[in-house]
Amino acid sequence: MVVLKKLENGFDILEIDNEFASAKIALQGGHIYHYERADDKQVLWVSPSSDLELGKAIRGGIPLCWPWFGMNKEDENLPQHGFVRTSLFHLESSQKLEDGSTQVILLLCDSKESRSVWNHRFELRVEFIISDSLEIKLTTKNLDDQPFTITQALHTYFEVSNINDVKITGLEEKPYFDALTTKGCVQKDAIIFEQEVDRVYQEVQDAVFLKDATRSIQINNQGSSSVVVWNPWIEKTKRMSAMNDDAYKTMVCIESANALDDERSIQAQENHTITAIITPLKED
Ligand code: TA6
Repeated sequence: MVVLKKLENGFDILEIDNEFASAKIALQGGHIYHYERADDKQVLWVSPSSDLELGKAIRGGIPLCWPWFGMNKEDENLPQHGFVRTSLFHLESSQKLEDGSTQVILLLCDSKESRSVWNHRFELRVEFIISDSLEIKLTTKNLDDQPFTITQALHTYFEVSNINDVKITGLEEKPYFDALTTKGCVQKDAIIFEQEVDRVYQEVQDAVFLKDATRSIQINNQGSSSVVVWNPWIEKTKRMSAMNDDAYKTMVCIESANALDDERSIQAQENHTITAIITPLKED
């Protein structure tokens, strides 16, 4: 079942419920901010101090960073992570699939406003499949008659029981760019958290696993080879918008991305799709 609701402040959300899971998606930003399997607990972290408000990005869930990830290379005054987080998508379709899962497709087209920031014609579709897994696909169609280049991220915030118990595996031996030191390094072992971490892992082809004291989650990516791992830790959390001081303890971002050398050039009238499939694993 998919229900479109308008909140009192005019903010539109979709509520999805099926035999596998429930989910909530904001039309602003094409932003899923709740996914919970019927037999499990919430997968996505959302800041309790983040409101659903027009013009403000939700702090948590899966923000879409598009058509650039991080700072804009040409103009540092443009918004970090692109302009889509506060753009209004419209519901293109929703349907129950044969296996009982729910598919939702949202669409954003270029507009006078978007072209004033990024002068290209495009269609941006985000497809969600709400099932035993959460699948999210972001497809960029270039409607220009020239190629254009994008970087992007599905900036997933995962809820964890305690950051001190978190281990991320699947990135061992991968090169990464450390955004804090601006140096390149190679990951030796599983990633653990004892300080701020902000890294872009490169050449990632296989699944990444997030484990805490209570569960494991598998993340499979397609159409990308970069994975961003971020936790702001104590001091940066205090400076972040819409985040309580202790927020870093219960969240970690593992982002499916096209970043750095993994930027994508899309030919005229062609598409590029980046996909993340997020599966909470059953413990034996
Ligand atoms: O993906 C990691 C990152 O780029 C960090 O550097 C960090 O500050 C962040 O995303 C959150 O950015 P935001 O624009 O949402 O405050």
